[in-house]
This record gives sequence, structure tokens and C-alpha cells, in this order.
Amino acid sequence: MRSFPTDFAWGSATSAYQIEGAWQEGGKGPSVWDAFSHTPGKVANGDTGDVACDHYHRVRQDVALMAEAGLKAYRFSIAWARIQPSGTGAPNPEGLRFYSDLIDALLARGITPYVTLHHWDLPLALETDLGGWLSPRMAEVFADYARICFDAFGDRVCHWITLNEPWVTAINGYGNGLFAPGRVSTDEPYRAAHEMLRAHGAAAEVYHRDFQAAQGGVIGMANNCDWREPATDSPADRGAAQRALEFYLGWFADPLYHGDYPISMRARLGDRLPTFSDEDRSRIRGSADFFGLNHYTTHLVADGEGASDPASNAGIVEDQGLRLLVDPAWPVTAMGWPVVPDGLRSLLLWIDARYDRPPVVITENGCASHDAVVDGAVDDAFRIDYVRGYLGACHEAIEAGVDLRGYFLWSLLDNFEWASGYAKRFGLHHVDFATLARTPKASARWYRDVIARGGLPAALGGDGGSARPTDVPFHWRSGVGLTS
Ligand code: PNW
Repeated sequence: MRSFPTDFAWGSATSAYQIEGAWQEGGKGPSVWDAFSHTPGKVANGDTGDVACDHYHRVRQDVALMAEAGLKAYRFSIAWARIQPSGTGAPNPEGLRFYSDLIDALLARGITPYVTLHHWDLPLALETDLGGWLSPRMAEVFADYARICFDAFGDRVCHWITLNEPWVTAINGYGNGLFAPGRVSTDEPYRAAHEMLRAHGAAAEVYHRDFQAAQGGVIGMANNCDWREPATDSPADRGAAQRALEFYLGWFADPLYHGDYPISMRARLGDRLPTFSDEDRSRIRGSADFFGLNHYTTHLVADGEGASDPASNAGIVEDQGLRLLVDPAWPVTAMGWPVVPDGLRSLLLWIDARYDRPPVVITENGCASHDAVVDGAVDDAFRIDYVRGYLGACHEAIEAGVDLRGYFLWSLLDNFEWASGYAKRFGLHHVDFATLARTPKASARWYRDVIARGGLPAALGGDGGSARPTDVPFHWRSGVGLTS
């Protein structure tokens, strides 16, 4: 038996725009994703989140599915535009009630809520009136919204995530234009990221100063990072892989844990990378009580000049001086993302070394697969294999000393997969988007058994569960790229 800690947060995750629907109900205002998905050509098949999984009207049923799957924790996001329809001003009582009822329903089932304040669906008025994440005013605006949420829900919610994957918003929202607000630029990603870090810092300060002592919770950010494995053992490729990780996770986590961007980013970007004021820096440094990590895949990295490929999860590759490659032997998910469980183990060790052993929560991990209902059942063996492998990597990391506190499988339901629309299915539960019927997949039952046992069966030889060296390469630790 590969046992996990007894208080491990076994969970699943969703986000508001991807599941709720009811885009114009309950006093909700429009968001940038409403506008984006309604723009022809932006989302596959012309799909929108107008109805999505209709979770807004099916909350009770969906909480029952969570209970049947044995979840101990559930991560969801609050649609800011349900709380403040135009992003500022007095809260909308109907929006508050919706999330309050959800929280109560979870707690009644013994499921711990993990709440993301913002998962990409920015109130549209903040985009049109302020310029969205490019505006320095976003920090105060976001902190006001966060205060409303802490005030309304913090008596029952003890786990807060400020922002989901600011990397994706910066790169896909402001760099390649694949996601809302659909802007294309080589400078704006760095500016938008900077304002998101400032906004996180402002909201975390409100929580720490005005709520934490009374409510006793924790707050962090959910950053995404895939693993970057050196393509060869050469110093150049190893350096390039390290640089790739700094441009990916270090971009956000270095400010949180060390107070500034990585040296490698400053050196390559110069004035394109904004600078923190002393006030920003002291707000942001030390502002995360835990390290939220979303992780899906791995790429190989070779030193040299590369060109950005929006499909490659690479960021602005031209700025990094490297090329991303894949090993053709790796299996891939329905997203085309390589399945490399050992990359997660490596990444967890990298985080452990660089940020000095933070408590980590895997706020997302999962895969899209080609799932269909056959005779009332969905045999998603691919997903079971994927999750078994990645949980095995988590277990190895724990054995190696990583302080891993929880794992949230993305996702509870098949849902609106952003620019891919409903074509990509990540759920533990199949959703028929014509009837909105939910069907538990085989993975939901498998995951329930894992949770009930508190871990995985002992690894059979050779499946990746055997002992591995856990020495952290010197160049991860050495402070390469850390500001002094
Ligand atoms: C994350 N990339 O999205 C999000 O947090 C989820 O909302 C989403 O459904 C899930 O992962 C699966 O995609 C990502 O381009 C979207 O690197 C794009 C990228 C990474 C994560």
C-alpha cells in the first residue's frame, strides 16, 4: 500500500465559467469570457458557456455526485460578476446566496471547500472601463472583491486561492490571444502578470490583516507549471531547462517566496519586465500560506533559439532562448499533452528546493480522454492510468520529503474547456451536453476506492512506483536566478 497522510485533501476541481451556465441569471453581469465566447471564431464549434453543465441549477445533484465519489474536498471558483456584476460596488445578494448555499451543501456532506476567487471570468466592465489586468487599479479593485468574499464566506471557508493560473491569463489572454480578452502582444503578458501579482498581494494582505486571526484559514495562489526536462545532459540544455522553469513558475512563485522576478528573466527582458515598488514587494513576498500547483504535462528543453507555438504551453519562447521538444515514445492525452508522471515528482522536488519546503497543494491534475457512454457506463481506463501514475509520483515526492497536503483531480465534470469548447472531456463524470445528464465514469469509482483506502496499492515492479534517487541536482538549489 502506498499510503498518503491521513489528513490528505482528496479532492476534485471545477471553475465557475466552465460549469455554471446561467450566464444572465441571478443578477450576474457579463464577463470577458461571455464576450469572448460570443465572438465568432474564438471557441471551437462556436461553443459558449451560456449553459455549460447547468451547474447553477443542478448544484444539489452535483454535490451528491461528489459525495458518492467520496471526495473529502472540492475546489470551485466564484464568478466575480455574480458577486459584483460590474466588478466594483455593492455585492449582489443573489450571487452571495448561491455560493453560500453551495458551501453549506458541501459542509453538510463533510466536503471541505477550497475557493478560488478568480478563475479567468473577469467582469467585462473591468476590461472595458479599466483595461483589465493591464490596469494598476486592479489591485485595489480585486482586494475589495476579495474582502466581500472573506466577509461573506470566511466563517465557513478556510482555504482560499486568489488567482488561478495567472501564467495562462498572461500568455493566452494577453500574448497569443487564444483566451479572453484575446489580446496579442509580446509586452502585455509581463505587464498583466505584474498586475495580477500586485492584486494577489493586495487581497492576501486583506485576508492576513483583517480575517485570518478570526477565521483561521489560509490563502495562496494556484500557479500552473509543467515539467521541463533537459533534452540532454549537457550543461547548456540543463541550464535551458532551468531557465524554462524560471520563466514559467519562477515568474510567479519567485515574487511570492523571494520578493522579485528571477534574475534570468530580468537579464533577458530588461525593461519589458516591470519592477516592484518596495510596498509591492513587501506585500507580495511571504503572501502565500501554501503553494498551489496545477500540473498536466512535461516537455524536453534544448538550448538555442526557438519560436513560440501557441499550442505548446511554452510562454514566449523567443524570450527564453530555448526549444521545446517531446519524446515521441510518450503517450499523449486527448489534448495532445504528453503523459510523464515522473515529471511531477521532479517538479515537486524542484519547488521544495527552490522555495524552501513550502506546504504544497496540487490544485489541478488530470487529463482529457476520448470518453463515450456505452450501455450506461464510461470506461475511461486512460484516465485511471493517468491519475494512478501521477498519484504515484505524488507519493514518491512525499516519501522524498515534500510537504504535499492535497490533490485535486481536474475535473469533477466534463465541461467547457475554454477555446476547445465541449470537445475535450476532463471529467470524472461524463456530461451529455444535449440532455445535461451526468454519468459517473469508471475513474470516479476508482478514485472513490483510492480515497477510501487513503492511497494506492503497492506498485508492481517497473511501473514507476519503485524507489528512485531523490537527490536534488545542485543547479536547482544553487540560487541560480534568485535575486540577492
Ligand atoms: C487549466 N496551457 O487550463 C485550467 O485551470 C482549467 O480551467 C482547465 O480546464 C484545465 O487546466 C485543463 O486545460 C490550462 O495552454 C489551459 O498551458 C491552458 C494551458 C494550461 C492550463
